[in-house]
Amino acid sequence: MSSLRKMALAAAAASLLGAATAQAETWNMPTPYADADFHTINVRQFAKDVETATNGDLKILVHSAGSLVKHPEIKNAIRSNQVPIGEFFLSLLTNENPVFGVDSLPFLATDYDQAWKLWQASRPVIEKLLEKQRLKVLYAVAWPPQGFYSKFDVTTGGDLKGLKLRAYNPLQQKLAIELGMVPTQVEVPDIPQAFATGQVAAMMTSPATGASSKAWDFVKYYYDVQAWLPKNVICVNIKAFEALPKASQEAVMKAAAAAETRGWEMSKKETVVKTKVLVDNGMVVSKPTPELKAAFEKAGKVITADWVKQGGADAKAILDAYNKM
Ligand code: PCA
Repeated sequence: MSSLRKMALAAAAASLLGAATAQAETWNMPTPYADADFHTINVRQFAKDVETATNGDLKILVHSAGSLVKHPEIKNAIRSNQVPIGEFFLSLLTNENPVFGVDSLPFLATDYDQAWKLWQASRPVIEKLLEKQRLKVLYAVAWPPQGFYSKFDVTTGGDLKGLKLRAYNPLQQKLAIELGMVPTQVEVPDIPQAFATGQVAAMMTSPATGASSKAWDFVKYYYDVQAWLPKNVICVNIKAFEALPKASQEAVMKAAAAAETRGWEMSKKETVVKTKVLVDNGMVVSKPTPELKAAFEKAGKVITADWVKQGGADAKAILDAYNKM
């Protein structure tokens, strides 16, 4: 029997026991990123807050770095109630519905204020779509602004041509192709290996992920493009949530709201601290040249226009709401 199945059975047994005796319940929570990552630190605090607020009635066991469920499968594991709760990168779902990728549109929202507004504008639509899959959104936290890491010095759009780019979602893959790069989907834990073996030579991600993967071991340049701020989302299976006593449900929602506020603050600090870590480790950190920025912007416009077309009424509603804020 797989360890996941064993855990699921153990959790099911525990919850049956719980129903009969109103005793403590334990939830397994898969997350994609490593323990030192600020998202994981925040998730662990959330779990602790829930346990404290419920006097131990609900215990959430965090399984970080894809150790219980691999990142691309976490959403469906929650959907099928294999696990009651979990964290994933929201824009991974862009192929299901373009709306899930709104936070990864180049230069639509490029700082924390704008990213927060975009989350407020898109949250109702995203909640509705996930609800259809029996997922309830608890909270979402933005990554720091996304920049460009490269083995080679890049000053114009032409320098990007032919570069092998590590990509993390379908929109980033499209952007890469638009810019003449060659994208490959690689999960965070596999980044160092992908660079070491020459599978990729560049990536677009945050200073947080650059620092946690020790980017200085395999690339020299970091350009602070501030292209977008993608988000992680924490979701619970609706059935599992509704099976909780009312007081526990309230404790979860309250801890989630606190985790959202705390997470966005952590993310802001992370941007400054981790950019410095890149510098301290000898990387060449700079703003992109105007030519390079213009190339990203031009490609971004193509991607956004395409997204608007594919996203239909929901996409339009989000952009309208966002533009009014
Ligand atoms: N780090 C994650 C998602 C966005 C980010 O900054 C990654 O690189 O996959």
